Amino acid sequence: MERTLVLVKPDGVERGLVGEIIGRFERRGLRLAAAELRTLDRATAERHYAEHVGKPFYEGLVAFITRGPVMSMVLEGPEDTWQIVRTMMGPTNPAVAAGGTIRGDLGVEISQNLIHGSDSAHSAQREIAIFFPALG
Ligand code: D4T
Repeated sequence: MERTLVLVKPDGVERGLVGEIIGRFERRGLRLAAAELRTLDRATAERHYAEHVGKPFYEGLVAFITRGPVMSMVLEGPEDTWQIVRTMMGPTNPAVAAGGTIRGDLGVEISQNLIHGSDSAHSAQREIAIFFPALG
Protein backbone atom coordinates (compact mmCIF):
# COMPACT_ATOMS: atom_id res chain seq x y z
CA MET A 1 0.00 0.00 0.00
CA GLU A 2 1.21 3.50 -0.83
CA ARG A 3 -0.20 6.94 -0.06
CA THR A 4 -0.17 10.25 -1.89
CA LEU A 5 -1.43 13.78 -1.23
CA VAL A 6 -4.12 15.34 -3.41
CA LEU A 7 -5.58 18.85 -3.19
CA VAL A 8 -8.68 19.99 -5.02
CA LYS A 9 -7.60 23.61 -5.39
CA PRO A 10 -9.83 26.64 -4.63
CA ASP A 11 -11.09 26.84 -8.24
CA GLY A 12 -12.28 23.22 -8.06
CA VAL A 13 -14.02 23.79 -4.72
CA GLU A 14 -15.62 27.04 -5.97
CA ARG A 15 -16.91 25.28 -9.09
CA GLY A 16 -18.44 22.43 -7.11
CA LEU A 17 -16.14 19.78 -8.60
CA VAL A 18 -15.01 18.09 -5.36
CA GLY A 19 -17.42 15.17 -5.70
CA GLU A 20 -16.64 14.71 -9.41
CA ILE A 21 -12.90 14.60 -8.73
CA ILE A 22 -13.01 12.34 -5.65
CA GLY A 23 -15.46 10.09 -7.52
CA ARG A 24 -12.97 9.54 -10.32
CA PHE A 25 -10.31 8.36 -7.89
CA GLU A 26 -12.75 6.13 -6.02
CA ARG A 27 -14.10 4.56 -9.21
CA ARG A 28 -10.54 3.89 -10.32
CA GLY A 29 -9.99 1.87 -7.14
CA LEU A 30 -8.04 4.28 -4.91
CA ARG A 31 -9.23 4.75 -1.33
CA LEU A 32 -9.53 7.85 0.83
CA ALA A 33 -7.32 7.57 3.92
CA ALA A 34 -7.96 11.14 5.15
CA ALA A 35 -9.76 14.26 3.94
CA GLU A 36 -10.31 17.79 5.19
CA LEU A 37 -11.68 20.99 3.68
CA ARG A 38 -9.41 23.82 4.83
CA THR A 39 -8.21 27.29 3.90
CA LEU A 40 -4.42 27.39 3.78
CA ASP A 41 -2.57 30.13 5.60
CA ARG A 42 0.39 31.72 3.83
CA ALA A 43 2.96 29.78 5.88
CA THR A 44 1.46 26.43 4.89
CA ALA A 45 1.20 27.47 1.23
CA GLU A 46 4.85 28.57 1.27
CA ARG A 47 5.92 25.27 2.80
CA HIS A 48 3.94 23.32 0.24
CA TYR A 49 5.29 25.32 -2.73
CA ALA A 50 8.86 25.81 -1.39
CA GLU A 51 10.36 24.49 -4.66
CA HIS A 52 8.78 27.37 -6.61
CA VAL A 53 10.11 30.31 -4.52
CA GLY A 54 11.50 33.00 -6.84
CA LYS A 55 9.71 31.80 -9.99
CA PRO A 56 7.66 34.42 -11.86
CA PHE A 57 4.37 32.70 -11.07
CA TYR A 58 5.14 32.12 -7.36
CA GLU A 59 3.28 35.09 -5.81
CA GLY A 60 0.20 34.46 -7.96
CA LEU A 61 0.34 30.79 -7.04
CA VAL A 62 0.41 31.49 -3.29
CA ALA A 63 -2.42 34.06 -3.64
CA PHE A 64 -4.47 31.54 -5.62
CA ILE A 65 -4.00 28.56 -3.32
CA THR A 66 -4.90 30.64 -0.22
CA ARG A 67 -7.94 32.45 -1.70
CA GLY A 68 -10.48 29.93 -0.45
CA PRO A 69 -10.80 26.39 0.85
CA VAL A 70 -8.97 23.45 -0.69
CA MET A 71 -10.14 19.87 -0.30
CA SER A 72 -7.04 18.15 1.03
CA MET A 73 -6.86 14.38 1.03
CA VAL A 74 -4.64 11.37 1.27
CA LEU A 75 -5.35 8.63 -1.26
CA GLU A 76 -4.03 5.12 -0.95
CA GLY A 77 -3.56 2.31 -3.42
CA PRO A 78 -0.85 0.08 -4.85
CA GLU A 79 2.82 0.87 -5.48
CA ASP A 80 3.30 4.20 -7.31
CA THR A 81 -0.17 5.45 -6.45
CA TRP A 82 1.23 8.99 -6.85
CA GLN A 83 1.81 8.17 -10.53
CA ILE A 84 -1.69 6.79 -11.05
CA VAL A 85 -3.05 10.05 -9.62
CA ARG A 86 -0.75 12.21 -11.79
CA THR A 87 -1.77 10.33 -14.93
CA MET A 88 -5.44 10.82 -14.09
CA MET A 89 -4.82 14.56 -13.47
CA GLY A 90 -3.19 15.23 -16.84
CA PRO A 91 -0.34 17.71 -17.44
CA THR A 92 0.06 20.96 -15.48
CA ASN A 93 -1.37 23.05 -18.35
CA PRO A 94 -5.02 22.03 -18.89
CA ALA A 95 -4.88 23.60 -22.36
CA VAL A 96 -2.79 20.65 -23.56
CA ALA A 97 -4.32 17.96 -21.33
CA ALA A 98 -5.99 15.06 -23.11
CA GLY A 99 -9.68 14.36 -22.77
CA GLY A 100 -10.27 11.73 -20.13
CA THR A 101 -7.95 13.45 -17.67
CA ILE A 102 -9.25 15.68 -14.88
CA ARG A 103 -7.55 18.81 -16.24
CA GLY A 104 -8.38 17.91 -19.84
CA ASP A 105 -12.06 17.40 -19.08
CA LEU A 106 -12.61 20.17 -16.54
CA GLY A 107 -10.04 22.97 -16.99
CA VAL A 108 -8.50 25.41 -19.50
CA GLU A 109 -5.98 27.58 -17.60
CA ILE A 110 -2.59 26.76 -16.09
CA SER A 111 -3.10 29.22 -13.21
CA GLN A 112 -6.40 27.52 -12.27
CA ASN A 113 -5.61 23.89 -12.87
CA LEU A 114 -7.99 22.39 -10.34
CA ILE A 115 -5.87 19.83 -8.61
CA HIS A 116 -2.52 19.06 -7.06
CA GLY A 117 -1.01 15.61 -6.70
CA SER A 118 2.40 14.71 -5.25
CA ASP A 119 4.96 14.19 -8.02
CA SER A 120 7.00 11.35 -6.43
CA ALA A 121 6.90 8.98 -3.48
CA HIS A 122 9.34 11.30 -1.72
CA SER A 123 7.12 14.37 -2.32
CA ALA A 124 4.11 12.40 -1.13
CA GLN A 125 5.82 11.72 2.18
CA ARG A 126 6.86 15.36 2.59
CA GLU A 127 3.42 16.73 1.68
CA ILE A 128 1.42 14.27 3.79
CA ALA A 129 3.53 15.39 6.76
CA ILE A 130 2.51 19.03 6.06
CA PHE A 131 -1.22 18.39 5.70
CA PHE A 132 -1.84 15.34 7.88
CA PRO A 133 1.03 15.13 10.41
CA ALA A 134 -0.81 12.42 12.36
CA LEU A 135 -0.45 10.09 9.35
CA GLY A 136 3.29 10.75 8.99
P1 D4T B 1 0.84 21.31 -8.65
O1 D4T B 1 2.19 21.31 -7.96
O2 D4T B 1 -0.01 22.45 -8.26
O3 D4T B 1 0.18 19.99 -8.56
O4 D4T B 1 1.08 21.43 -10.17
P2 D4T B 1 2.06 20.57 -11.05
O5 D4T B 1 2.92 19.66 -10.19
O6 D4T B 1 1.27 19.92 -12.11
O7 D4T B 1 2.92 21.69 -11.67
P3 D4T B 1 4.14 22.53 -11.09
O8 D4T B 1 4.61 21.97 -9.77
O9 D4T B 1 5.12 22.68 -12.20
O10 D4T B 1 3.47 23.96 -10.85
C1 D4T B 1 2.88 24.30 -9.62
C2 D4T B 1 1.65 25.16 -9.87
O11 D4T B 1 2.03 26.43 -10.41
C3 D4T B 1 1.10 26.82 -11.42
N1 D4T B 1 1.87 27.33 -12.56
C4 D4T B 1 2.88 26.58 -13.04
C5 D4T B 1 1.55 28.55 -13.08
O12 D4T B 1 0.59 29.22 -12.62
N2 D4T B 1 2.27 29.01 -14.15
C6 D4T B 1 3.30 28.29 -14.67
O13 D4T B 1 3.95 28.75 -15.64
C7 D4T B 1 3.63 27.02 -14.11
C8 D4T B 1 4.78 26.18 -14.66
C9 D4T B 1 0.36 25.62 -11.71
C10 D4T B 1 0.72 24.65 -10.89
